[in-house]
Amino acid sequence: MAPITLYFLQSSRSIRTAWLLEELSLDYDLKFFDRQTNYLASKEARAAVGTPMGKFPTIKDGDEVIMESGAITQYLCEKYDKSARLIPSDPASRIKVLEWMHAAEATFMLHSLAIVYARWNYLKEAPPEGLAQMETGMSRNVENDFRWIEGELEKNPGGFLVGKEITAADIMMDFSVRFTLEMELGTKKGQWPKTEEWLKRCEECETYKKAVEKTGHRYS
Ligand SMILES: N[C@@H](CCC(=O)N[C@@H](CS)C(=O)NCC(=O)O)C(=O)O
Repeated sequence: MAPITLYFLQSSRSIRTAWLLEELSLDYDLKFFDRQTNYLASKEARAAVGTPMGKFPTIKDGDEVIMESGAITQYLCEKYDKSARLIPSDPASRIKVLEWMHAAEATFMLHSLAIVYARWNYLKEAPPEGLAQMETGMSRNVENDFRWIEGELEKNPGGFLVGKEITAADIMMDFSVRFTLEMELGTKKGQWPKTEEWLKRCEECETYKKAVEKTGHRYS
C-alpha cells in the first residue's frame, strides 16, 4: 500500500492534487468517487473522506488527514519537493507563486462559484431577466480576474504563470480557469488567447496527462 491516499471526486478540484502527486513522482492509492445526478458527492463518499467537511480533494499521508487543495499543495511541496521547484525559495518567485495559489480559491473560484450558486438557487418561477442581470453584475469580477491572468501571461510569452517552468501556481490555477471557461461563468464577453495557450501548455505536461489517465478526470 502506498503511504499516500488521494480521495478523488470526479470533475473536481481533486485533479490538482493528482497532477501534483504525479509532478512529485509520488506513489499514491486512489479512492475514486463519482458525482451523484445532483452533482454533489454521495453521503457514503463524504463519510469515506473522514473529515468534518467531507470535501474533495482530501489526502491521507500516514496518520495525517489533510483537506483544502491549497493546504494539500503546500503540505506536499514542503514535505516532498526537496529542491523547492514547485514553490521556489527565492523570495520574489515564492511570493508570486503564493499569490496565484491563494487566488485560485479566494479570488477565481470565489467569483465564478457565485454565478454557479445563483444559477442553482434562482427561483424557477422568477423572470429569467433577473438571473441574467445578476450574472452580468457578477461577471465583472470574473472579467477582472481574467484580465489579470491574461496580462501576466502576456508579459511571459511561452511561459507558465511564474517563469518558464511549471510551479504550484499553475497546478492550483489550471482547474479554476478551466472550470470557469467550461461553465461559461462570466467569461463570454472577453477573448483570452494567452490564457487559452497557457491551458494548452498545462495540458501538454506529461504529468498532467498521467493524472488525467489515472483518474479518468473530465470537466463535465
Ligand atoms: N476550498 C476547497 C473546496 C473543496 C470543495 O468544495 N470540493 C468540492 C469538489 S470541487 C466537493 O467536495 N464537492 C462535493 C460536495 O460538496 O458534495 C478546496 O480547495 O479543496
